[in-house]
Amino acid sequence: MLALEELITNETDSDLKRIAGKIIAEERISAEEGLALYERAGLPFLGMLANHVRERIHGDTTYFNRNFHIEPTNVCVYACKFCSYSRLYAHRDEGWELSMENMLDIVKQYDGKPVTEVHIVGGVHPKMNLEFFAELMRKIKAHRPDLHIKGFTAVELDYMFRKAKLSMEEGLRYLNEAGLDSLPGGGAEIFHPEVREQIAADKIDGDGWLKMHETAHRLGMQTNATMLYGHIESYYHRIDHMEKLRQLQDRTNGFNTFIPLKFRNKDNEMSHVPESSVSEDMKTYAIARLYLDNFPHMKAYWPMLGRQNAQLTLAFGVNDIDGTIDDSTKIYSMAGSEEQSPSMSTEQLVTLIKQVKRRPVERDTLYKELTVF
Ligand code: V47
Ligand code: SF4
Repeated sequence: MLALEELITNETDSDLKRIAGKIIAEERISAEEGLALYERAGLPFLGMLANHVRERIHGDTTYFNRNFHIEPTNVCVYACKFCSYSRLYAHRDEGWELSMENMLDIVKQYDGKPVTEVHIVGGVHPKMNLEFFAELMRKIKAHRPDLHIKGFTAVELDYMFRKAKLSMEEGLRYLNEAGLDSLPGGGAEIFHPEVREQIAADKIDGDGWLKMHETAHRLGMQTNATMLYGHIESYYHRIDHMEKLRQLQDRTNGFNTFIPLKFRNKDNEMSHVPESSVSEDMKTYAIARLYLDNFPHMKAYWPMLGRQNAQLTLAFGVNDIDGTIDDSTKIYSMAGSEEQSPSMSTEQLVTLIKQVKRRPVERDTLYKELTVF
């Protein structure tokens, strides 16, 4: 705390000083102030403030969970320019399409293992429809009722509901009754149309994404939110994105976690766009912690960021580093992440957290504390 006070006293920019005062007094900062942090604040200043907020809410507690992913397919009707993972239906021989049996076999591989969550996200396959996924939910729950199913981005849901001619509410209710427990945060990218139309023109727009999550919250399902940053967007677009999330959270309080996703540039149509630096990454985590004052958790997704940088985020506002993953996702290895076979044992996650003097706590998807290490 002393270091933080000193840092603020020594700050010569009076606007930054005032903004820091507001944050310490637990007052909300405006969009203009968020932008000023991006444009004018140094990394130590942001880190200290974000860490102050993180420790006020969570102390040293750092969450992780034991999970695995199922990626039903990488065949996708859309062609987002940043995506290294998808293949169009015409080229489906280059991709994968898991059958119901394949996916249940993945679930069965974890029989007797202490995982608490399955994360199911994939491409938007034109032939895998709502009924197929509802049946998958029922079969997973019949096999393992206690496994939390976090599945399907708003992009996947929008496509399957429109095909089934159901409203968002009808579709979500149907999947929820079949066993879907919560929604992951994917598909958000950058909401602002100036950017979204250039990188992901053909899928659900920002308002649609927000409406899907609002509907889920109203039905009692909790969800996460992401932001794909570090490509063609400006700081203004990032703040606009977070502002829309903050407003929705004020109305529903249904978001658990915010996950900034660093754009990786290998083998996609935006490979010419350089990746953000590590200090830019840390800045984004810190500002997210400061701006999203109504989000309980900030998550660094280590398969995308790499485990060393994920560890570093714990000093920049982050209090969660996701899960064991067990080498069950390809989204980031295909996009160029240094984590080519992402898998960490519980011991490795605990060590990573302890190395930076934080307190590792295993959580379930909805942040119920399970074990303190
Ligand atoms: O929406 C795709 C991103 C997302 C690239 O809710 C890329 O707990 C960087 O949302 N570079 C899907 N990012 C993954 C996702 C997620 C991951 C982990 C946890 C949770 C959660 C959600 O992956 C997509 C897109 O924004 N993505 N390609 C790329 N080249
Ligand atoms: Fe399809 Fe998702 Fe890739 Fe876009 S990001 S092309 S929706 S798999």
